[in-house]
Amino acid sequence: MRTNQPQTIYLSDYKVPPYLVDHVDLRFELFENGARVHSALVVRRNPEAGAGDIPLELDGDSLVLESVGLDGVTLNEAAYENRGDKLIIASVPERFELTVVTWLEPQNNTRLEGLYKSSGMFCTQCEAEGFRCITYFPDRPDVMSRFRTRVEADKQAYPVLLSNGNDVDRGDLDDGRHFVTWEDPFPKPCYLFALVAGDLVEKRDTFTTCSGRDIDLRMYVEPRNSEKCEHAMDSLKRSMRWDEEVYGREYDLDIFMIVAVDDFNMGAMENKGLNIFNSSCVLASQDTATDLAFQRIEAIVAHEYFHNWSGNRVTCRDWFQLSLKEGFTVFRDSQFSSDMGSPTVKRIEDVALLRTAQFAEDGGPMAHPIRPASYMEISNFYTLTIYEKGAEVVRMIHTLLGPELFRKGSDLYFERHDGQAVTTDDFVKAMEDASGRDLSQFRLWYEQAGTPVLNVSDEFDAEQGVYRLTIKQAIPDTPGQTDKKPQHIPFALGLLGGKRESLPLRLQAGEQDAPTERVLELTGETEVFEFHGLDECPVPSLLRQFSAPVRVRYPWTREQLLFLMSHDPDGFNRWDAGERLAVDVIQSLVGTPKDAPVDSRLVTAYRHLVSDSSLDQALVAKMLQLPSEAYLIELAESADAPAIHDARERVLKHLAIALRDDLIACYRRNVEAGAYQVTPDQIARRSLRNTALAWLLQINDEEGRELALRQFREADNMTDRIGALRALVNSDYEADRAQVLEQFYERFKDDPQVVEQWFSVQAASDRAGQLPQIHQLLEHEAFDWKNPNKVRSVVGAFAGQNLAAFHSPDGSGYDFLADQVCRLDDSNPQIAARLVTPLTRWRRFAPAYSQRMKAALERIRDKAGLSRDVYEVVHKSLA
Ligand code: 0A1
Ligand code: ZN
Repeated sequence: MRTNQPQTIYLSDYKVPPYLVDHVDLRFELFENGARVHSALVVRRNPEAGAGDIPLELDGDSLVLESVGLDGVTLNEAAYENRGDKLIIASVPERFELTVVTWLEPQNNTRLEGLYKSSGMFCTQCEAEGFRCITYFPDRPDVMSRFRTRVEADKQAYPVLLSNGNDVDRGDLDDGRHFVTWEDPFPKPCYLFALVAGDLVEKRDTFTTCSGRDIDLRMYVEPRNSEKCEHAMDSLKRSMRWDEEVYGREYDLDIFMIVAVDDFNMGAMENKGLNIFNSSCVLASQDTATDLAFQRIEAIVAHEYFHNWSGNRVTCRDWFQLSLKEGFTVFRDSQFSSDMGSPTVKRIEDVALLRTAQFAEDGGPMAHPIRPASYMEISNFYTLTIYEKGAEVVRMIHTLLGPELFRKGSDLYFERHDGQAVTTDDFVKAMEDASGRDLSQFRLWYEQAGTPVLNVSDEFDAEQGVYRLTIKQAIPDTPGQTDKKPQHIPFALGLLGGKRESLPLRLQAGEQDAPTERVLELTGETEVFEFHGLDECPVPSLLRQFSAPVRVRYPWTREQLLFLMSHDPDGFNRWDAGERLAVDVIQSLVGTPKDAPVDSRLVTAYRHLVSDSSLDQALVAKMLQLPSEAYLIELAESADAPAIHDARERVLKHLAIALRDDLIACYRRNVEAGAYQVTPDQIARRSLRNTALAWLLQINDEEGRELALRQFREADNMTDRIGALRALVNSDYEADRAQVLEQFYERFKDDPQVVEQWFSVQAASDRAGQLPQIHQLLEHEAFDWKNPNKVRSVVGAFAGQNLAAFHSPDGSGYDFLADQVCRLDDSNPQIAARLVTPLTRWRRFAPAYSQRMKAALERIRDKAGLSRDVYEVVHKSLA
């Protein structure tokens, strides 16, 4: 806990590590009342660190130090300084062996950093700075060491003992204890260290690599979860094959292990050879996991696996370079998901997340470049900007270079930097060297925060047959950054003629065989492009595939949007046009009387989507989702969340009433026969029929209600069961709501992953998730403050998804959140800091709301002993 004001750490202060640790020998003695860790480090002076005496400084956090030895001699207390967060030895030889013994209490570790216990098993989380909670160590990613780890524990309670690499020795000890020794041949930073000890079942499989090596694949889960491993295992094998085929990357160790734990701060962790997953991101069965969960698991398993190259073999020099591994790896996992399913749908999902949440972050008080220049607490920088915008930046390099040169660049990057800790600049340099392209201006994407705005205008010179497009870019100010330079932006576009045809894009008069789609490169503040040889003024299809993470402003008419929605050959832009149209219609209704008319053209367009089964159903399923409240709020200048909620609901009800018969027909058309499969076609069908149900229940349709109740009773999979549950919970049928909620809980109360879904359906509901009910959920027998998933499924879902209730005009939602943040700050600061996010947006709301949001932040700020994590977010938000 904080005693002083937290320090800011600057990228510009980076210095190479003065000491390197070539070898780490660890011995863990695990007991019920604590753990003793014996560490032996082979240390040498870093030749790059210059001459002169430099003290040895090791990081530590919440450790009890039992002894320190240097080259076999125990040091007395005068020979070192133990400051708690640092162990300092003023003078050490050029090379030496340091032995340190520490004592920890994993059973009381509620922060879930370092070594802790989850459902009776020991596990670790060391990224970013958790290893220092295990032993004193230079806890920074540019110190890479070979690890040998011996784990000792009671044999009956902890039959499975795991760490990184290969198991090289095992045996029995006195008092019913046993040990296993693991050796990892690859030097790694300590944030990739992992240990697990527990009573777990093992699921095995094998994978033969491209060079013919057989890899042992093992999953370790609690016995009750043994039937929920198949999907993750299959996803792992698909990821391994894909990384060989698309990036030429083969797995390097003989064993690859995955462990599922219930208490975990994040989604998963890429520890070398021993990935640890949040149970909710790895365990799945048809009966308990939704389609969304299946897809998420496939993506996260892939993400963690891909880190073996983009993250582990080549790692980060310092934490400012986090996007080096995260941006690149998210880009890789999104390519993978795209190849496994529908590329258009995947792109829509990625862009929706980016535009809703990352753009909000980039326009808020915590805005930072994908390579930040400073931080107080690195855990706060595992952000959508580092991950998602970071991936978009890599994607733009891919667009600019094309797939072949990009692959040449990634090959060069891996070859040049294998075994090293490097910077984002090394990544860009490899791309430049392999392609011959100059990316110097492009590098600004790494330095400048904020979402660029592209103001697009056009004119048609009918006489000359020339269509002129003017694009002006502006990058808004963000904390600490003003007067930004124009960035290098790939801008994909097409032009459509009145007969729905794609027109040739002739940049010069008379150009032969001009393509119908181009990627323009914007570099100046204002760019003008002329397209020749046109007979009529075209409809522009701008920023196809969302080729850059920017906001496009263009004065689209509703007619143009309707046209693009039906005829743009780019599926992504068809969806985008539909979304822009729906946003425009909803925005125009915010604050108007209840009976203000809804544009009938929207009804016609949606009728076409609901009823024309010849359209791509996966795309239609996405197009039928009205823009989310969160996105509408993000777009508003001075948001009134309840008014936005109301306008959106009015549009939805209007559409549902007008399309009532079409929705029933759509539901019936998409009721499946045949076995459940997680394929794009089946996912689309389930999504369509559940959207139809949700809409029908919004208008109290009796037939819809019966369909929902039947679906709830008869569903053979969680997507349909929870789809029906959600539709009923969000309806006015109060008795049904209570009944289905109770039945659902009774059936699944022993399954934490399902109970989490049950919590969040209620907490996110404008009917079932008002504050008194939220308090009841917090008192529920299944709720547990120590479990991050439970906290997220109630508190997070309420503040992040139940926006009309959270932004209740009396400020009660904000006060509630502030209370929960203060409560969690003592036990788990990482989770507490993440929960603050909705309040950080206070400046974007109408004054009546923003003042109350600010007051809630101030209350958190004034809590005694605030953690560094929450301190940073709250102080930056109020600055
Ligand atoms: N590197 C992991 C996620 C992760 C991030 C931060 C953590 O603690 C602050 C823990 C895990 C990934 O990208 O999957
Ligand atoms: Zn990652």
